[in-house]
Amino acid sequence: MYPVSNKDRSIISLNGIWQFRFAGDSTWQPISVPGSFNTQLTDPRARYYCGIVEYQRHFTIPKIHGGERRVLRFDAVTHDAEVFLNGSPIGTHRGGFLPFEFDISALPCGAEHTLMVRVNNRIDYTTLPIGIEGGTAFFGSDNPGVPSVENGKKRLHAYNLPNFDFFNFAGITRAVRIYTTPQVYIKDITLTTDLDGEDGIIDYVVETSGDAAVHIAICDGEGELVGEGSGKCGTIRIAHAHLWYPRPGTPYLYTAHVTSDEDTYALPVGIRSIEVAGNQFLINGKPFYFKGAGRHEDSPFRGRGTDGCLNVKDIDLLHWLNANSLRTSHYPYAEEMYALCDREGIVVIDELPAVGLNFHGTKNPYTELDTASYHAELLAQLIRRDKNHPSVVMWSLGNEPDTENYPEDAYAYWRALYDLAHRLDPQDRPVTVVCCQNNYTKDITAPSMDVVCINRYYGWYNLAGVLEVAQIAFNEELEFWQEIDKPLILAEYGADALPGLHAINAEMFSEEYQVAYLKAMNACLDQREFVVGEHPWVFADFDTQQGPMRPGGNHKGLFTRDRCPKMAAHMIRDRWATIEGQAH
Ligand code: GCB
Repeated sequence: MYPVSNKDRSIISLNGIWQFRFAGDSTWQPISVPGSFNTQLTDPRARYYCGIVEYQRHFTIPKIHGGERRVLRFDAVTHDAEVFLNGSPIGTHRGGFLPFEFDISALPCGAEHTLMVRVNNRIDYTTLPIGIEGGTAFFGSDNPGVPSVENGKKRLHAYNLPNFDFFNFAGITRAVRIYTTPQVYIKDITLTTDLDGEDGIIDYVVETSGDAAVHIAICDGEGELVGEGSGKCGTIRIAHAHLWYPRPGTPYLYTAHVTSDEDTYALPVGIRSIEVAGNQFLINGKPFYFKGAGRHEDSPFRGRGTDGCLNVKDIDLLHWLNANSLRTSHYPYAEEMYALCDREGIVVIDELPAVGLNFHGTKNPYTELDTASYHAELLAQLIRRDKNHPSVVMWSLGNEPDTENYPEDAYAYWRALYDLAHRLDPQDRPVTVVCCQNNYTKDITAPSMDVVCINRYYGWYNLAGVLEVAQIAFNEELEFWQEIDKPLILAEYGADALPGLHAINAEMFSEEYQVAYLKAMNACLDQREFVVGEHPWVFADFDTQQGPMRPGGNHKGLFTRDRCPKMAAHMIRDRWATIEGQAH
């Protein structure tokens, strides 16, 4: 559970300036946590370093915490971590976007300790996301089909090529804390909500570490008690409930105050229902239209490091756009962002870091990569972390896998995860995987999901610059999906626009072309009832691996990287003002 401070629990932050060095170096230098190391140092190794770096700091736990259970928690370390206390290993963790923790109660209070973390940023065929092992790269300087110096094997630095289009930022990217709990503590809380006429139904399950009497009180927005229950599980009826609605509705939040004999934990509850019915996506029984964008946790100095200002700013800009949703492309975000989305009524499609399972037919990712069981493990961790957020309305198992060249293998791989998500999620949310532009007639995976999510670049990567033809091709494809009769979200569509580049004739890379492109695609969407959402790619420009198509990164943003609106942002804002999105 997310660390909190209350009458029974406390937090000691370990954020701040740590010591840092590349493994093998003898001297330390300062680094800020949370943050990516790639952006903070002028050392030429920092940007494309591949391998192990070391972080170190000292800390003392005040003596007053002596009788309590003490836990060291990392919100995320990208990608793999080996943790040492006073020189001895205490554990390891795989994966760069989910939290992990260690019980360090045995460590004496009142004395100084040394915490060291060895961070490995290597990505390969066993990691998620996927890194290229040798050979050619899609987003690298090795152009498939064109021989390069021994196919790129003679790189000056170790190989760490992303098989995805965002910079492989690494380091201790999210908060580090020690939190305390009583000895017998609340281990987990699961809340599910539903509607019964005017009433809200909250089912709860509370797990404690030992025997303890559990009580749960539900308070409304004014702090008034509106329902309660005793025991480790049960159902609470809230008469005439205020529902949690996405913007422009009111994202009403109750608070669940859970107490066990010694422990206390409070968390927000949004009462809402989610359902896929026919070709509609229903929230609280009413059709919902996703207006929003994919985004990256990305900013100039912090890289992917958690940045509260950036999160608040981006939510505010989503409001400004008249948006109501967000996809955590292409990895689970920092927990603080989900809390903001709960409060601010932004619906979240919560995505696993499964990107890069696609070699465009040159390799079968389902037989040549080794990700299946790890992928399932990450899914379980994600659901456990985010299951209670009212803002989270759908799980995305991954982004743009190959579903076309090995259709049966793809189906077996993704369908197993789909089934697992439905089994594990107490709220049984809809599940999707976001599919790549492909020969959709061969794709048996996308149509098998609860919601079809597709990324399409007609008029950019295909049929570049010819929007009339792009529209014909996209409409033809939409005819195909109409027959499938499931709700469809256009989860990505976009055109790079270099901010300030203008043209009388809308040509590629100009702000005018980005506007014309989005308008052309929107016109296709507007004719289709089964289309339940549009997420232009991307919310803001972001950093990528260098490459011939990426001048200073990816420029498909509605906003620049420093969050100034491009012409397209104004156009989308006006458009979304006229699309209600949600009956409320
Ligand atoms: C995609 C990917 C996204 C890229 C985008 C692009 O399909 O899902 O990660 O950034 O295209 O701009 O090429």
